[in-house]
Amino acid sequence: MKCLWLNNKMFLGFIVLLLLCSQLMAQDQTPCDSAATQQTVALCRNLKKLAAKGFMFGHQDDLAYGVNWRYEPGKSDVKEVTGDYPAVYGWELGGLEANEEKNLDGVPFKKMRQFIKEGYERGGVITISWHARSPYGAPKGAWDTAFGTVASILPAGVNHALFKTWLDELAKFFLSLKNSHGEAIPVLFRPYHELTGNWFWWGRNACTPDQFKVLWRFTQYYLQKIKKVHNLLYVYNTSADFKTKEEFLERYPGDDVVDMISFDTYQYDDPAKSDWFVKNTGFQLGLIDEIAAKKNKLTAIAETGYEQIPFANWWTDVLSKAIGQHPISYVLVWRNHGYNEWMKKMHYYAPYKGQVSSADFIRFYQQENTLFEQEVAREKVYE
Ligand code: BMA
Repeated sequence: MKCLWLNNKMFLGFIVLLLLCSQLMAQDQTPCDSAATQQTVALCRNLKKLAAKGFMFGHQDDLAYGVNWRYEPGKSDVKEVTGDYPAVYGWELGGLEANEEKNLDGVPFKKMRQFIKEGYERGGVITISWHARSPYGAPKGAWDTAFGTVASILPAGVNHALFKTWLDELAKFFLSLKNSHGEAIPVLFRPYHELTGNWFWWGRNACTPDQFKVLWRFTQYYLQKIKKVHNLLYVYNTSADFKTKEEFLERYPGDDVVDMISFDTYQYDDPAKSDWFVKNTGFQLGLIDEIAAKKNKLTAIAETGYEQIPFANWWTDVLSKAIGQHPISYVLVWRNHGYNEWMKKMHYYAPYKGQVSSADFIRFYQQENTLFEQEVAREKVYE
């Protein structure tokens, strides 16, 4: 009897210990940069907590322009429809490496810095991608798949010195992102995105897995150790072409240099005829859930969308179903360019006032698990 009582007590003790450990581990979401600023550390920890409540909605270039407008202070297509700004603001640095004043989509870096500050001051979250040009020239820009470009910018490569000047420009930009108290604004940095695809010079067919890993690690080493940039969380990002965890991780540079794992996925077929997007996105989220749980990383769908959103219920019938209960931090839709001369079509991914999916987007906004800026601001993610 006594023995049984002791065993019970020991068993209870064991359970309490387990609970304590899991609590400790749950709090243990820290940036891979051990010198990350206080606010970057807070953001990392709070993103983890927030993912249990729901996912943030993000939009690329949201404050800069939308369908049929450009640079109107305070304006946002997302806000025009829902009354609230997106919780995540995506910005893009392509062109900064070449000392351009505007990025590849025409957004002046000076204005971008201001928009970043505005979104941050309201309590939103900032993410940045980088369509860097190939060092071999402008015509194709980032979309150059010649094998060997990555090798040429790595240490000892012919373009290495040039590459370091690119990183100098990036560092300057990141270090210039300051709040009104002079503190650095944290950024989810997503370099070398869609790395498993075959359309950028850092893509699957343009370099070996090892070269990619060195590229990533050098970038981070240089920004952190040489330039002292400590306001970044690093986002590893593939395209939607992986079918297994091994494929997703083939070029993964290491747990010590990544904070968030993510992929980009777009709807191309007609959701009325095919549920491929819902099924495949759910399947891929399942794979990254498992990886993230094991590695203690954050997750996201870093880019998605259905161009022109011609399906009225796309938000609640497709996107929301695809995400389901997967604990992602955010989903971001791509930019609202409006009519694109070069593409000869309308190019936008968030609804604007009167757009065919806007009523459904309001329903999506009202869902309990979708987080827009007002709700995220209340969470004070930087404290
Ligand atoms: C693509 C398109 C292009 C743009 C690029 C980088 O998906 O939107 O027009 O230049 O992203 O933002």
